[in-house]
Amino acid sequence: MNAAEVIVNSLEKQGVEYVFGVPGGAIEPLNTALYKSDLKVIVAKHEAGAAFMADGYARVSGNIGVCCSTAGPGATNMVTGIASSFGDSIPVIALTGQVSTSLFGKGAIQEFSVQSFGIVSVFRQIAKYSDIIINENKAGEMISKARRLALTGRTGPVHLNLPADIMKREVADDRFERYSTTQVMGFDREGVKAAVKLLMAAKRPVILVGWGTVLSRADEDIREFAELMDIPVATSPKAKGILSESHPLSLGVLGFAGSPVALEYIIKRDVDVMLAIGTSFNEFVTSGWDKRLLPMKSLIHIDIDCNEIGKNYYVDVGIAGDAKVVVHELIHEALRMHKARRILGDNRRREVQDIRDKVEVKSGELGDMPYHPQRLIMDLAEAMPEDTLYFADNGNSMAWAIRYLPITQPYSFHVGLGFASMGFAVAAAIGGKLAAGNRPVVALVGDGSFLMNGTEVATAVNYNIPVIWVIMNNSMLGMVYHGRKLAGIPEGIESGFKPVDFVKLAEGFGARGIRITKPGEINREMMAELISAKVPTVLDVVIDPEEVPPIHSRITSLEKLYT
Ligand SMILES: Cc1ncc(C[n+]2csc(CCOP(=O)(O)OP(=O)(O)O)c2C)c(N)n1
Ligand SMILES: [Mg+2]
Repeated sequence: MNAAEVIVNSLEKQGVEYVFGVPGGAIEPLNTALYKSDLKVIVAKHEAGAAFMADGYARVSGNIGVCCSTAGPGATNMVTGIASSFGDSIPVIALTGQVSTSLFGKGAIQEFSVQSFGIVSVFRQIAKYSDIIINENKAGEMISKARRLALTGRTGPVHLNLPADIMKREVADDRFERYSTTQVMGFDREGVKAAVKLLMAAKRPVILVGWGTVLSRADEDIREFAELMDIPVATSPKAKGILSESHPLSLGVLGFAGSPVALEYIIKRDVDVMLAIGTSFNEFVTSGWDKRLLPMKSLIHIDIDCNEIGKNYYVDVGIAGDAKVVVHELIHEALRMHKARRILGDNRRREVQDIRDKVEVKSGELGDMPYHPQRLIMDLAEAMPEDTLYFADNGNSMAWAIRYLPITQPYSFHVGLGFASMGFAVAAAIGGKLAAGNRPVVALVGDGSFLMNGTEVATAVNYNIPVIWVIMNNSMLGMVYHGRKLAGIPEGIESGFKPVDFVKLAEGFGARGIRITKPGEINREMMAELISAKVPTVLDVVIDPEEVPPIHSRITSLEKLYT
């Protein structure tokens, strides 16, 4: 085997099925190895799209996503996608080509910089690990290290730079890791005991779960623990739906575009003990580090990354560990303690229901025309099957979705919110669909975001990957427009633009394009037909541009961030 084949073989051993990328001279040895393998290659239109697709694939499959590019511009095009994976701790391996080692420093085309393999340092800023393979006999060891690092501890992207000559060399020792990498399973028993004790004694406790619980697939343990202890659960925007939003203990999303139920229970009334699991308490979940979020008595924080514990709020009990593993132990500990105590009642469920009755907005209050974005989200929720997977892009579209799209199945809602790059959902949905089987996949996208990576619809057409893109067409960078209005900032660099005909654009790419102009056009019948047709489809939905999105908490934090 040559070094490139060792790498491909290692990915196959990991159970990887797809590689997303764009070819070019420097990466050809890897392409040849891929061609000979059982891995399926999806050639994207732009390397950022390939990286987002790998991210989407990793999110839905739970395995590593792999993307590749040629040297120089191919590699730099991937930077935004990999930074986005870093922001959301998604295990992605980025493989970039490199000129042959004998030519380092000679000024070969696409050689990255005067420092030869400078691209390695670029990725070091945005990945868990970035290195160059300069000896063919190190290929097996390094790809295996990359896999381990991507998938364990706090998961995340890694990068390997592959000089063409090294990749073509035969490897003397082609043994490589024969096992699949597994997550670290340790937990702190004393911390678990202390946490359960505090929660048992609490009067108005709450559980706040973040993206870490999604990454560790902790949904069942969280539901079981919440039910056992009768504790209401709020999620971060990213973890939306990890506990069904129709569960009697669900408070919905806390923070950016969050639910008024979570706001009322946690912020407006006093919580005495908060159990925070797998959340970094970032700007979005805390609405700009709102101090009212802090519990009156104790904060218990579980996170796989010790750096997150105590980073933004003082912690009374900190437990380092994987969310699923630790919550599992909390359940055991609570059951042990329950033996000596009365099982808790259902008072807190009643309180949640009372708050819901009080604050939730009913759809009947919205007029018919112009098409209200909230109404669009509601039409979509009504028309799509419950097991639909949603990818929401950055901008108002995401805010409307976080606020009004009910998610009742875990792992069904994805936003690239750690890095908040526009264009994420357009392409990530394609990778997601490849791992989703028959589950329908919808990308909810603003028109501005679609214009960033929308060319990837042509990739979906090329491989017939039937994603449904729903474009919220308001002829503007709406979040900028409304953000300025809410914050009193004058319009400078324009936020509006001439309307784009996305039906024509979709048809030009070879996809189906349908214009939607009023409520009710998106209905069950129509969506059932689109799902069964199994072709990439773009719905160009003309919405009311003036409707103010639920982004007020971002405006508050903007004042903190930029003054
Ligand atoms: C790559 C990138 N550039 C700029 C921004 C800043 N930004 C955040 S939302 C937004 C507007 C999004 O417009 P659109 O996709 O049309 O969605 P809308 O808000 O109109 O629903 C901009 C420019 C960003 N998040 N990412
Ligand atoms: Mg827009």
